[in-house]
Amino acid sequence: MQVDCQKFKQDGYLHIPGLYRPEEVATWKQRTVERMRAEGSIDEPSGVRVWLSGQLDDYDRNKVQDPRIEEVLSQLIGPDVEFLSVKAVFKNSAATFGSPWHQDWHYWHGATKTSIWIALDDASPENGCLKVMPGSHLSVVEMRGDDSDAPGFGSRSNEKDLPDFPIVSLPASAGDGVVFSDLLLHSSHPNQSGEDRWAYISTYRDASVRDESTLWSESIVLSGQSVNV
Ligand SMILES: O=C(O)CCC(=O)C(=O)O
Repeated sequence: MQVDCQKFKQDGYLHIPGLYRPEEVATWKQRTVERMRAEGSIDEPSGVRVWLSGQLDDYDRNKVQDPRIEEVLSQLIGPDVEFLSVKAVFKNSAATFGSPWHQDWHYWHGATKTSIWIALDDASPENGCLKVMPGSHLSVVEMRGDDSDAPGFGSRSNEKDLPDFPIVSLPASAGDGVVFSDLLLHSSHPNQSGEDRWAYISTYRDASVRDESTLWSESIVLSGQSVNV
């Protein structure tokens, strides 16, 4: 699959319809729900659960280093790509709040990372699809918000610090991906549907670039070689 690298550079994100098949993500979601029920994290009020590379089972490992992902990332990042972590973001009738505006870079600092938001359910403005500010990935914005209305989002922007970019909503079908820079300002609509809106966010970096981020002690090299592990 050929992707538009120029558009990614310009906007800081790319919507990739049909990255996975709907039945694949239905199974992926089902397995995740079962795993989270077993470990007791399904009622986590933040609606977020993160797994590092050493915590994945074989199924999840295969999913986050799927050849389709590698094909997309090799065009956007280059020949050396490594996986760092994956996070389930689950909005449901208990966790209805929209994710606040933020840049992921503040979670980890260091070298630029690239993530793929993967729709495990159809996502719309009614049930919490992503919102982005195209072009906002070219500068760092202070994260001075508090997390009182969105638990788990300690790193978030104040409305008054937000730059004046147009806001674009990104409805997605189950299986679609949105690849985005860790400096892209993004958020999501609240989930007002009473139904699930699950997504995965899987994070990668250019493995040829030395990264001072200390969050990860291990990675999975998808292609090429890593100077970091
Ligand atoms: O609500 C979403 O799916 C976006 C979540 C998000 O951006 C994050 O957890 O960093």
